[in-house]
Amino acid sequence: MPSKPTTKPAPDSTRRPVLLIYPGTGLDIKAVSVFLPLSVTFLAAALERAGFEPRILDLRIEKNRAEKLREELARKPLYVGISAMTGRQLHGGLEAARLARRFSPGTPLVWGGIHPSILPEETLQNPLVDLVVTGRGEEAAVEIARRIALGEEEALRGRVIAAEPEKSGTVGPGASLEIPANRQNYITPVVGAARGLAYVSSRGCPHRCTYCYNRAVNRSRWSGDSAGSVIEYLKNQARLGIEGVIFFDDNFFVSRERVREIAAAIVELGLKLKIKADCRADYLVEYDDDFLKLLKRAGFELLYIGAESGSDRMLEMMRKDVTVAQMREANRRLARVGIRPHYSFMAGLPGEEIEDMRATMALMLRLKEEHPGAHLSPVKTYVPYPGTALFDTAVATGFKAPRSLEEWSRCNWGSRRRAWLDREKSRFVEKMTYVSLGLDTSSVELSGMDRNGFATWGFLKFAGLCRRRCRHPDLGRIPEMFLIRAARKLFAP
Ligand code: B12
Ligand code: SF4
Repeated sequence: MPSKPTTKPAPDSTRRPVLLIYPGTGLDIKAVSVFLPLSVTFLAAALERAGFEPRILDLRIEKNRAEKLREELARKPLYVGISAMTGRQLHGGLEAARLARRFSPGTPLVWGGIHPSILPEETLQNPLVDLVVTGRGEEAAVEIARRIALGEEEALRGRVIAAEPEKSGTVGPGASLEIPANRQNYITPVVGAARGLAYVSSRGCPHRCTYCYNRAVNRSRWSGDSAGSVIEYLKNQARLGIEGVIFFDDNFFVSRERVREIAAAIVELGLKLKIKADCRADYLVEYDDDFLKLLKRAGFELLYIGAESGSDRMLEMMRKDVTVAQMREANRRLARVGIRPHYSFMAGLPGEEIEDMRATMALMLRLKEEHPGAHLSPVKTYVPYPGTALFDTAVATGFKAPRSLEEWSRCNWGSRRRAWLDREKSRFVEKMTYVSLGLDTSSVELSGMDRNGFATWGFLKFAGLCRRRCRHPDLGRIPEMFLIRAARKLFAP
């Protein structure tokens, strides 16, 4: 596969479309978590720029999936591209691939996305996979379409095509405002703005967290759109009535200068946008108040921060390169300028002790005390993802990892035993995930629940009880736990 991008389509290529499938993620609630399917959106934009006709089939919003797939296959696409991250999305991807094989046995099935990028050879073993693309797939998607249009399909089957390694620096905008055409399906509220859309302005991250996919897939490199092209995109979004933007970058703030330019331009142009983006606490403590105030003026209302643990020992083990002290300092600074942080936490990592977990609960309470506007996601149970250093540690402690695409697609983390956790730790993690559900009542405000309604009253009562339990070293007695366990078993995918 030549490494140079090809922009010229083969003479007859535009007569056959390219079908791109975005399978369900298992967390798909319309207007809440059904965001723009950015992977296939970016691929489609590249295909269109190269003169092909991309068609997106988003299985999260399609009612009659099999029928729709049959219709799309009747157009004789050059190939079917399937995008998937590890877990539930593989399940939907395989289901679609099975149907595609049945309806159109000769159409090549090309897989890409995070999971195939991490485990390309294993993915390729599956008979429903003809070709795997690893990494950022725009160029490869075009090149594959071109070669299939030229009749070179057989030469491609059974191959893994690795995208060019990411170059550092800025790149042009990857998306187009016209794709997908049904953008209204992906409008979600973003920090109080009713009409929000997702976007990605950079890829990769230079940090080294041992639970994260970035080292394996992006090889610790970062590249971002120039401030100018981000602004151009935001300006056009605002013109189309978009009021909020959620940036799904791995690490939006790597280039402080780029962010400064973006924020200054938003203020200068008077764009009225509410923005949510991710940030790191160690960056925030380096920023002066003028920079933070500029962010606030530009509409950066909510910063998503992967806090993960309240124990410095665990943060070190995760190679997070952030300390608890930095988190608290960043939290206080954000409180001063009125920007809300949204923290996420996890528990149950290999090597984690109950003392570490208690430290996480204590940090959660403290962050909320020191910044009452802080939003705390409930604690998540740690899941070992392939391609990460901690995954290898989990395997070394006896974790039986799935070994095929089918097994990964059926992997139910909810009931999977964490080999590295004894019974006492497992129970503690289970309690943490439950009592932390009520630690933060700002979800009432963020979700727009009726403040005087019965559901709100019930949730606030529950939240009060949770906060009392959180202060108990063993998280208190939870007599209803057997019901929670039964429900988890019943609703686990
Ligand atoms: C948005 C998002 C979500 C959304 C879903 C996506 C949506 N659009 O609605 C929601 C919130 C639902 C979600 C859920 C989860 N997510 Co998520 N999510 C993301 C996030 C932040 C952005 C994804 C994105 O749009 N990227 C931008 C696009 C352009 O990049 P891309 O997807 O990689 O696509 C490019 C290439 O991969 C390739 N490509 C992709 N598909 C294809 C297909 C073909 C044919 C080709 C040729 C190429 C190709 O080309 C694309 C264009 O360059 C990523 C982190 C990140 N920044 O990527 C995490 C991430 C994907 N999520 C992750 C995880 C762990 C989860 C959850 C398990 C979290 C949880 N504990 O609940 C759940 C999964 C659901 C479940 N039930 O299990 C991990 C995945 C790790 C892994 N091994 O797969 C990531 C990487 C975060 C991380 N740092 O760990 N997520
Ligand atoms: S800072 Fe975030 S994106 Fe970067 S390696 Fe760590 S977890 Fe991954």
